[in-house]
Amino acid sequence: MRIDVITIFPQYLEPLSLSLVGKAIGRGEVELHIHDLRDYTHDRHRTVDDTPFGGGPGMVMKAQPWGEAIDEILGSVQTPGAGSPVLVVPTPSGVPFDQKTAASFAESQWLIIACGRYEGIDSRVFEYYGQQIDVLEVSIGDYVLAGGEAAALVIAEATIRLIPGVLGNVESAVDDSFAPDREGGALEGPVFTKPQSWRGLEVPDVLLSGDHGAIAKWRADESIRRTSQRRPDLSSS
Ligand code: JEW
Repeated sequence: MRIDVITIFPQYLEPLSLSLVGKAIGRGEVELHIHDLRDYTHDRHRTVDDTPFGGGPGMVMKAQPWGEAIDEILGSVQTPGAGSPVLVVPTPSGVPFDQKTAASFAESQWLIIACGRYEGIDSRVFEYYGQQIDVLEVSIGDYVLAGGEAAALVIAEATIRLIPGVLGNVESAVDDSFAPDREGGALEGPVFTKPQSWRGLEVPDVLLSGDHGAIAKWRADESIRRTSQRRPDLSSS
């Protein structure tokens, strides 16, 4: 998979070179390109924003540098079999990004993530590229960030860990809360490891019993209890 990220804060994306994503890059499973939007300006102040038509507070990102950046990236396809990219745009007004979205991105060979700042990007950029490629404006949750960079980290990590072979333990990918194959999306229950006793707190006896049926039932019960307590929106009853 190839991922291009366009941002005015290229260093913000450096964590992508670490950990899970970094290993996938190191093994050649992911090709990551970070682009500085200001490299696509032509004035001495490297201007990326302007005042909003119609008035109102704040500034809006100009279409011009976005158009030149995306044009160059689209034209630089030296990735064989990369096919057509998906232009992913984090925004508080997007469709919810969830595990299903991540799974569909993981099947894509090429993502371009456009990180806005200020009050967002001139909407004609999405209208224009929507005529040639898939454009998806996504929200990672109902809170307002200062820009798209933190959302891009979230989207990239959630996507890359679903690429076959990227996660060390393939089974733990399907057992997760919110895994798309888990109908209804119940939450995971609590987990424990050694030692059996820690600061006077014990691991539940059933987990030491060796009774796999009883363990599965206990975990299912804990999962239901936790889901109804914490996420009534996901609860079936
Ligand atoms: C998010 C990108 C870029 C995503 C989620 N756009 C916009 C905007 C902003 C503040 C107020 C109103 C609109 C700031 N902002 C972003 C916010 C993504 C940008 C600029 C974002 N929350 N916030 N899920």
